[in-house]
Amino acid sequence: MSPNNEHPTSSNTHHVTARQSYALRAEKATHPLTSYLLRLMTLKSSNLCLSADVSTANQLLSLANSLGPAIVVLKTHYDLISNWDYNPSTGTAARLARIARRHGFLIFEDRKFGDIGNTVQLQYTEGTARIVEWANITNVNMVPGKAAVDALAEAGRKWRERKRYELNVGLSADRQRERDGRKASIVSITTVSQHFEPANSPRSGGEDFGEEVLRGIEEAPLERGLLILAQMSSKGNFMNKEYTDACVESARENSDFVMGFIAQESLNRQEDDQFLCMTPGCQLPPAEDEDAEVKGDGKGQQYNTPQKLIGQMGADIIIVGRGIIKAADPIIEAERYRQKGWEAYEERIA
Ligand code: S5P
Repeated sequence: MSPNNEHPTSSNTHHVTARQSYALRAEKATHPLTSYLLRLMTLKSSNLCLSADVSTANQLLSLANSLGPAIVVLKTHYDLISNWDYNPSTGTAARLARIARRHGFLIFEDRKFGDIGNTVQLQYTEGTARIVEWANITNVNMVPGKAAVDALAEAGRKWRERKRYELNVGLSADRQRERDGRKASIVSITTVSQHFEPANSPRSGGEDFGEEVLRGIEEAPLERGLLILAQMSSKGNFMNKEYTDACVESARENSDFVMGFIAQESLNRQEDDQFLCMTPGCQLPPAEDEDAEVKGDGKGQQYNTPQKLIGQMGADIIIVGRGIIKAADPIIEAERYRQKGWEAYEERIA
């Protein structure tokens, strides 16, 4: 493979999706989670994903709480958190899911699975973290081949079927108990797995968050989604055009599970492609010098502005980490990124 270390520079907004509103795309999307995310973006006027690269659970939860109103996706690297609590009902993921429902954002575990099919299935569904249980979205590095995507798609489908079955069994057992005048208190696999669900849901064990749930949208659908790492922001990376094209092919083959890509430009090419493009490597110049050039981080990361990524490259969601979390006031900075990202989108579709 020859390296593709140059960022795409030309405009990439010729595909029909680049001119459509997120609301229209929500109606057309076939993946339920993509459709939900596009509606959430419309509701919150936000195309911002926070990359919450912090090292303790408290920092993560507190960022989620304070920046939640500005974002539509929160991206985790759970293995960066030194004290991640794996308890399914009271642990870090369960608490994050409650905050996600309160503010309305999806959880994206940036796991970059990259192994043979069998191993990625196990890493996704088993082990300590059981990522499939709490992350609405995850991603794959397709270097091992398309089988990694096929295997994750299969695991995602199986999980959803099992979950649906458990929920149905749980609901009918509850109804039966109600008819018998008994309290719904048995401990079953259903009640255990229900704890992973977002708050205030018939699926979440009946916890009532009242006013604390984001109004105007229901909770996220049960479906899980995958993003394929099709292009990277880092200098000198080896993801060449041939690799990127294979990622797009694989996405088309698994469009009931693949929501889109982590990429530096929209990869929608065929008329009916409806993939999302989520783009890291995004920073703004300082507020007091908006014409300044954005530089890399000195460790290979390259940055572009929301205007370039959304306005010219056709990205749908900007992923921002240090630009926000290292700012003097992350709440103000998140709002600045939200505004810039949204303005770039509005100009694009105008
Ligand atoms: O190409 C990529 C893909 C990803 S997922 N480049 C990236 O930087 N990322 C992730 O985005 C990276 O792992 C990190 O979590 C985030 C960027 O963080 P920032 O602090 O540079 O904004």
